[in-house]
Parts: sequence; structure tokens; C-alpha cells
Amino acid sequence: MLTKHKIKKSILEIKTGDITEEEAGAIVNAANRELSPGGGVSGAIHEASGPELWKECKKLGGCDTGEAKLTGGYKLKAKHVIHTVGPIYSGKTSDGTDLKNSYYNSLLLASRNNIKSIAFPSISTGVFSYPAGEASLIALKTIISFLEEHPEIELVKMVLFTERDYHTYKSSLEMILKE
Ligand code: AR6
Repeated sequence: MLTKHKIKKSILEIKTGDITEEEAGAIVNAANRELSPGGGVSGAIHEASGPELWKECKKLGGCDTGEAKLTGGYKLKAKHVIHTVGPIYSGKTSDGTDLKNSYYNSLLLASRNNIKSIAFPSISTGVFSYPAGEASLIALKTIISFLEEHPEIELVKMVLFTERDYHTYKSSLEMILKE
């Protein structure tokens, strides 16, 4: 399943798929603060990339919530991995700010490293329990406003693991575009 939308000169795609198989300048990892492999999408990315990824991650000194760090992609089709740590959902207003920062800082890191295409999973909505509806609005609004200011990022893909998440993100995009 795939939806494409043009934001100024850039393309925003919403699709179903396994992010470890995406071709992109960078795929984003929904990491933990230690940048250790863990489970969920992070475990899958480390598995597909191979042990060199964890070796490089160990040298980075962890990552704070809302921040982002860059590594190689090793055995992945993507040249780089951008590791970001989303918030563990608590219901506080700071959750929204932290989630926004995860998307924003990942995009900024891509831009600063001349990466033109980037694929995101649905950060924080698995093990970290962020409700997907709320998270999708924050993710898409942050991506859209970034692309409006940064035409150097040519393509952003939201790669959703389930059809249910795909429909959630698609409905949120339609809602945002009507505003
Ligand atoms: N491709 C795309 N999306 C995926 C894939 C995949 N291969 N696998 C899972 N997802 P989660 P979080 C989706 O739990 O909530 C880890 O243990 C999944 O369906 O991976 O940010 C880390 O080490 C969900 O929609 O990330 C951290 O400790 C989304 O990815 C913690 O989990 C995010 O789910 C991070 O939790």
C-alpha cells in the first residue's frame, strides 16, 4: 500500500513495508538510549545490518531522548542509519515535544550530511506505547513543516509495519491537509 504527496519540491510517501529492506540515503532506527540492538524495529535493523552496526553504536556514547545520531548502514540497502530515541509514553505534554524532536533532529541530521532520502518507522508506537493516532499527527506535521523549509530533502517515507498503522497515518495526513 502506498500514498504519495508532494510538499513543495519534495515527496512524502506513506507505505506499508519492512524498513530493513528500504532503499534510502538513511533509514531511521527507533532506538534506546544505549543504542543497543534491543527488540522491535531496532532489533530487526541490527540483525539485517550485521554486527558492525553495534560496534559503531558502542563508540557513540548513547543518545538522549529526542536526539539523533548517524552511523553506516553496513549490510543494509540504505547507506546510513539515523538512530533516534523517542519518548516512552507517559501522557505528559513533554511526550509530544520529545517525539517532535526525534523526527526534527533526524531530518536535520540527514540534511547536514547531504542525505536526500530518509525512511522512518513509527517511532515510539511499539514498545514505548505512544498511541499511534496521536503520534502520527506529530510525525506528519513535523515532517511536512521541515520539508516546506528544506527542499534539499527530496523524499521522506513513512514505512508502516501493519496495514492498521498505514490507515492511521493516511487518515492523519488527510486531516492535516484539510486544516
Ligand atoms: N519495519 C518497519 N516497522 C517496524 C519493523 C520493521 N521491520 N518492526 C517493527 N516495526 P518499536 P519504540 C514497527 O517497539 O516504540 C526497542 O526494544 C512497530 O510495529 O520498535 O520506539 C528499542 O531498543 C511499531 O509500529 O519502537 C527501544 O528500547 C514501530 O516499528 C524500544 O524498543 C516502533 O516500535 C523503542 O520502542
